[in-house]
Amino acid sequence: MENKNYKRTLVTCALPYANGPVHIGHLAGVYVPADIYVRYLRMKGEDVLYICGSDEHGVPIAIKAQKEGCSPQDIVDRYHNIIKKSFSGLGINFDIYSRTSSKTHEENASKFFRKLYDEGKFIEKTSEQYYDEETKTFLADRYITGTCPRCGAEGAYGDQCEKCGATLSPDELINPKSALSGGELVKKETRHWYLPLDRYEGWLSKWILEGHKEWRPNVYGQCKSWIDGGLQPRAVSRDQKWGVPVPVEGAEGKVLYVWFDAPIGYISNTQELLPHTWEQWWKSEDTKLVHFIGKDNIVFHCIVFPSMLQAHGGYILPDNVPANEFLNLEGDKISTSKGWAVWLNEYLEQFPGQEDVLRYVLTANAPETKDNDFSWKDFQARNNSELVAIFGNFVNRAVVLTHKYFDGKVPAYGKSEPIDQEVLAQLPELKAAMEHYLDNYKFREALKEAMNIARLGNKYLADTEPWKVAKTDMERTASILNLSLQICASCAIAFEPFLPFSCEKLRNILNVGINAGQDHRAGEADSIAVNMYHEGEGAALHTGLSTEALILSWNRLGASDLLPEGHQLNKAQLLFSVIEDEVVDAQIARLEKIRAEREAAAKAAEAKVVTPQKEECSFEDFEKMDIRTATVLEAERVPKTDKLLKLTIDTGIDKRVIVSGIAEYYTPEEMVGKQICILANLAPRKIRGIESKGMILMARQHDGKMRFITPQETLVNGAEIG
Ligand code: B3M
Ligand code: ZN
Repeated sequence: MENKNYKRTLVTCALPYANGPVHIGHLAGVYVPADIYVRYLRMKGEDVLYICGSDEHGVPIAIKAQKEGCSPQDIVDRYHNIIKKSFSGLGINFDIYSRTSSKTHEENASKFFRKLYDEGKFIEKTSEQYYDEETKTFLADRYITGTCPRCGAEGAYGDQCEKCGATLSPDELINPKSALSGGELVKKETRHWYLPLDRYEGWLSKWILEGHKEWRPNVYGQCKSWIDGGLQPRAVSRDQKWGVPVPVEGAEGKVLYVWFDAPIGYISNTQELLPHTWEQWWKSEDTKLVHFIGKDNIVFHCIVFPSMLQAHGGYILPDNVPANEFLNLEGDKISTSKGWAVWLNEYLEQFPGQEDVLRYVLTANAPETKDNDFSWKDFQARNNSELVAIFGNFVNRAVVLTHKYFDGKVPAYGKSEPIDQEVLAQLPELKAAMEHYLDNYKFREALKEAMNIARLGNKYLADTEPWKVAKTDMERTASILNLSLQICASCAIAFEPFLPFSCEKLRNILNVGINAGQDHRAGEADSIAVNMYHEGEGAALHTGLSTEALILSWNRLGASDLLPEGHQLNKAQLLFSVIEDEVVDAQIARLEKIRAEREAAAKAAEAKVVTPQKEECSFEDFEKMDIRTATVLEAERVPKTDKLLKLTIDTGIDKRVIVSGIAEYYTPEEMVGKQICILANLAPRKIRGIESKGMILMARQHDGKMRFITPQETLVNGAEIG
């Protein structure tokens, strides 16, 4: 299947859950690589459709709404818009970014289910499932938490343990509890529809295990272990309110399982964009379908969704599913709930004009074959020592020198030297390497090759030293700068899929346009060509060259005549700027603060542990203490302190004053009238000028919480305790 001649490519990106903003983990795993791939294919003139949207159903969204006291629709409205805006802020412009709460999708998912139902493709099973008596609801997936049977972590969910990544079912959880009420669960019977994956096992094995050996080892390996482990029927409905209702009589209170409806969302969104021609993208064998996802979505995109499509009939299957591993942040797993993330919307606000730096770092460090780490120091280093020092520096030198010696006009290329030949010979090799990597979803490697083009240019300048040659040989200087500028133009092509903002700047400097291909955003009737030709100041036409000659295209990458002699450049402008220590230190400090808070919380949780017993004491020691009951008659705060209350108490022996550090735990009003226990014969002490006679007995928990001791029933004051 590898070398099939397709006519078009349909690229889908995992639909992000609309219950939080997108973070760098999502970007590195899914969206940046997909965007590179789409830009690359479009530059090559291929017909590409680029589909995404919000995944707006599922339990986490419903739970979040419940916690915030709003509707699930409120939650998804909020995040759908944040996510959509932030994607385009990073240059990720899908042909459509729709949502699974759309009318088109509800109808589409319903119809899909109904067809399978009518054709007997589901099995129906009544089984016992967990039920929360308190909230009167059946619970599944994330509504249930308990101890992970694999790693022993607390707080694992009914569908997955976030600690060890294991896929779980609620029955496997040890000590399952309701995530809604925290209460115990009972088992109750309920009826659901299941997709009998076991029936697709042979077919899946042939299609993937035999037919797609070229898939990434991590993807192929996961598929193999699922298939070899034996597939089970999978429930495709849930007892819930939020979601697409099960379109079957008598199924009130049941919705489609989110992982049944969400992938259909890819189809719905295509339909929404191209109501008349969507089928050619989903039903023609000439279409190459590629799903970009993170590794936790592999089973759904390689096993479940294809089985659904196969059961339905008429749809094509993915040609590849280049799933990435996970990106960690400063050595720890990214976690939205723990605040351990770098969110795209915040990044865009804090780093305006530096969109490409993030795209660059996430690609250079992409978790393509194993989990990887994002650190702010690495972010800074890659910007300063790669983008600024290599790519930016090369372009700047070539353009500045051209302005200095040739009024910003591309000088003539004269006699060729061996060093020129060596450089020119390397360019087609770099182009071929890039293509090989990009065609095989190896974006990190492809980016390295692009940077090698800039490196080559930098080295060429360093070796030929045109600023020295200019003192004696203007003709050779012209040749050197001509060739350098050609390499700059190649960079503008090679980096475009990765760094679209900087390449636009570079094209402005070089005063050229690019053929970046066609998108489908304007709809099928009038798809527009996104021909990014920029007429800079003092535009180029007076050179006598046609505009067309100044439009770069992928196929011309590496050519020695991209910029014709005499072509006018625009002023130099820095492509990248140095990122200072303060900037990344502030980001690190923010994360350190979160880490410290998390550690303090973990300590507080550990404070359940009882402190060890004190040293032994004698009976005589104990007998010395006169402990008695007493009642609080009056209570007031000691002025200018936070912690002290002045209590007037009746000890049965006398009325006296005790100053006690309990104001953090009780108000004066709460204390009046309470019977307490005191150490009566403690030597009097002056506290804040008040004589305090005795001490109130308090129980102190190890998280610091304190409570006074009170007899089980009211006794006379002065009763001796011992
Ligand atoms: N909503 C993304 C995730 O697991 C999930 C993807 C659906 S793709 C059809 O974060
Ligand atoms: Zn676990």
